[in-house]
Amino acid sequence: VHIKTIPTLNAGELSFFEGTRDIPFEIKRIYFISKVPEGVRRGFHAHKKLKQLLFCPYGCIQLILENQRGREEIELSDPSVGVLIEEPTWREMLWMKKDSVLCVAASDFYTTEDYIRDYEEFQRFLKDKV
Ligand code: T46
Repeated sequence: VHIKTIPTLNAGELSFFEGTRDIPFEIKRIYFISKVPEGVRRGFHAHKKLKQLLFCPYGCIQLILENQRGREEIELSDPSVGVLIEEPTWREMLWMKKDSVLCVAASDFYTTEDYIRDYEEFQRFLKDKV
């Protein structure tokens, strides 16, 4: 999705989004991942209910996403681009550049119960949903 972005002459740009207005959920939690060396992968899990908007305000991060609609690879390097995840989706994040920052706006508080950290369990979860 496009994140509204306003340029200022010779002084960079400002991006913003508002919960329920620009993204289809109320934001209950913001987190960000930083200081990750180049070439490192994180993630390797899915969420049962959580909805999230992922964006990269600095650097370059590849997302590998897999859900009922298939597998997708997205390179996040533009602060005005966000990726909305609204359904159970297996995710991996690959740091293409050192010090890239991944920011996430989430629809709910942190709870370990919402995570599926086993890939085969995720496959079974998708099958049971159909
Ligand atoms: C996701 C991807 C994109 C908390 O205590 N509170 C929090 O809100 C979060 C997000 C994490 N944690 C703890 C749990 C672990 O002990 O922080 C530690 C690292 O979390 P994790 O290994 O799950 O980090 P990633 O980068 O694999 O995944 C994270 C999010 O957890 C996940 O929801 O979608 O980023």
